[in-house]
Order: sequence, then structure tokens, then C-alpha cells
Amino acid sequence: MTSTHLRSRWDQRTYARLAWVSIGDPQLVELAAGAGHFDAIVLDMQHGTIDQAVALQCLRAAGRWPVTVLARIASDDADLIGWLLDAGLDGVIVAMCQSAQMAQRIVAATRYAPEGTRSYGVFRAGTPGSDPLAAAREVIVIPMVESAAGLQHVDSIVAVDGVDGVLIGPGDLGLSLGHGVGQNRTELPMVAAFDAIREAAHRQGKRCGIFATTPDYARQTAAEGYDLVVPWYDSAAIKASLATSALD
Ligand code: 3PY
Ligand code: MG
Repeated sequence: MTSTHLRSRWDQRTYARLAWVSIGDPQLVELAAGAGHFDAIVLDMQHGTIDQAVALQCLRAAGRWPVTVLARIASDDADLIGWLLDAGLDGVIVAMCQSAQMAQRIVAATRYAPEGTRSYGVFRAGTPGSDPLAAAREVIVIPMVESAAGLQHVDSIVAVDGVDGVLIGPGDLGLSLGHGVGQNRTELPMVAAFDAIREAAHRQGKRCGIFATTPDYARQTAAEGYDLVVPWYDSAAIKASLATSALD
């Protein structure tokens, strides 16, 4: 079970470093995982070009390294969540969580009865000697708080049993709060919203992360006390390197 890589980083009371992969090529995952300094790889199945077949290849590409593999998905789709977990992913980051009820549905999709609604898949869950119920409890569950409704209900979202923490989507949250789109934000109303979300999570003993597109902003968020930071986002990293490749 590779969710332990991320959890052991948290157990050391420090932030976990995510490599955010949106380009649907397992070779990128191999490069990111092989870099050796990421605790988890996130496969962006919401806004990236990663479908289920590619996700499986990416998972296998990561398998040579001690790294946790998560998928960011667009909704609390229990069928997709069950499929991803059966495929061997360690957890899910679910976009646009608006309420505790939605957070409960996400957790339920990752747990077997009587705790949840996940269907028992013989191949993955039936590995001899493993306890499927215990393994399901190790699945990492991170709803995204990235809307005015999510912000309003953040206390009840983070209180849901089985939610490990929340991830802030600064772009969608800014749009929803009327501050427009953007990343790596420093506007005061946005920072106030970020602080409120992080403090709510920490009050419940849960984790809080925030998306970033530059290593500098990720470093800043680590210093501010976030538990999940994004020092590498493939598209932005490639764009930044392309910008320095013009010779004249
Ligand atoms: C956002 O900024 O809204 C995100 O979801 C980042 O991935
Ligand atoms: Mg978003």
C-alpha cells in the first residue's frame, strides 16, 4: 500500500510535496516519480488529458518508486472512484466539494459496507492475506474547497470522518468569490479565504493543501503551514522551461 508514503511524511509533521501531472503520458510520471523528492503524484483526470486507460499506465509507471499515487477527478462519481481504487490508486482528490453530504458520499465510495458503498472487487480487494476493510480505510480522501459554498461549509466538510484533508483550488475559488481567475494568489480577500480554509482544517486535526504553479509559491505555502503543496505542475513547468529556450 503506497498511501503510507504520503502519510509517513505527514507523520513527520511536515508538508507533503505533490507532483501534479496533467499531460496524459506515463513517461512524465516516470520522470516525476524518479526525481525522488515527491511524496505523491497527482493524475489530473479533471482538467488533464488522462483517461482511465492512461491512468492505469501512469500508475504502473510510478510503481518503481516509493510514491503515493492519487487522481484528481471532477465529481463524487462512485463508479469511477471504485474503478480507480480497484486499479490500485491510493486515493482521490475530488473537485468542487460544496457540502458535508458530498464529502460523505466521497468517503462512502472508498469504503466497503457497512462503512460505505464501494463494491468488493475480487482482484484488488481479495489479495490473499490482506484485509480489504482495513486497506479501504487507508485510502486518501481529499475533497477540494474551491467555491463560495465550499468555503461556507468548510467546517462541516473537514469534520466528515474519513476526510484526510482538503485542497484549495485558487482558480475556481477566485471565480466563485467574484475575484476572477488566477493562481499563486496574493490578493488580500483571497488570502483571507485561504487562511479560513486552512484554519478550519487544522481545528479538526485535518490537512490542508493548496494548488500552485511555481516552486516559489509552493515554498511560500509550505512556510505558511499548508500540509500539501504543489512544487511541480507539468504544464507550467514545461511552459517555464520553453520560455527560457528562445536563443534570440
Ligand atoms: C483551481 O485552481 O481551481 C484548481 O482546481 C487547480 O487545479
Ligand atoms: Mg478547480
